[in-house]
Amino acid sequence: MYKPFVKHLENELFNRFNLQNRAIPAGLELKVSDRGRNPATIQSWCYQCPQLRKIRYTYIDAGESAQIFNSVIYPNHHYDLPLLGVDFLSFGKIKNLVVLDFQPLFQDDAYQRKYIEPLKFLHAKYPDLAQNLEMKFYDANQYFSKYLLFAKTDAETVATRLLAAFNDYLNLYWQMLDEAEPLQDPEDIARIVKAQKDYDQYSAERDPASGLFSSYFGHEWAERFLYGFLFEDAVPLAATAKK
Ligand code: BLA
Repeated sequence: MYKPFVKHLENELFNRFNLQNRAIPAGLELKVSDRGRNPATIQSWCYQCPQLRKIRYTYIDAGESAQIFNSVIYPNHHYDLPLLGVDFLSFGKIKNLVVLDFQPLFQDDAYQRKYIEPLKFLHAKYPDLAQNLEMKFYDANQYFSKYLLFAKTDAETVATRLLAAFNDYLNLYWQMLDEAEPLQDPEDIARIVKAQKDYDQYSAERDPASGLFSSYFGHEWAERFLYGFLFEDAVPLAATAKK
């Protein structure tokens, strides 16, 4: 269901950037489970280029039971740009949840004006995908923008509206990256390193997918996937506390 979106992202990335493979720890790049009603495959890809230090995307294909496309793009630490976050999920064709955002590293006014206000007109262009839903797992005021696309929708809207929205958000992101001035001051850069790391820690701890990974692939694999790949700069707190 979301495979055309993966293809679109790949085409954009390969056309625009000089990508290099970025290693995925052994055993995490592909996994097949036959625990559920339909066999589930989870596959991930990871790249880097001078402007973007980590580009990762994952596809879960469990046939009719689940189709999920998840991606995060982390800019190089010399840029204070938001992260690009994508989470498109369908369960049993009925429950479709789409989230697309420029995930802000900071919430101050100057940052919002620079990186979030430009999203306003895109957000307004896709009212059917911007439903102002309440968040249950995450805090909407941390690492999310007020102009995120966030919708519970139908397969028809996914098929007819989402690709245009995805393309518009991506294009604006590439434009911002193009126009960004690299930070020079080591203190400014250290602040970005910390903010991106805090994002990983927060996301690893809140990720609503953790249970889903465990149920398909087992708890141990799920923890490795979360802390060893998806949010590799996060430290598993429970594990360190136990030692
Ligand atoms: C929700 N994301 C979810 C849910 C799952 C995932 C299972 C809960 C759906 C439900 O309501 O039942 C799945 N999350 C994943 C998967 C991965 C993951 C498969 O990290 C990794 C492969 N989530 C993101 C990113 C964004 C994001 C980058 O990973 C930003 C665009 C957003 N996901 C997001 C939001 C929700 C969600 C806002 C709703 C959570 C809430 O209500 O608080």
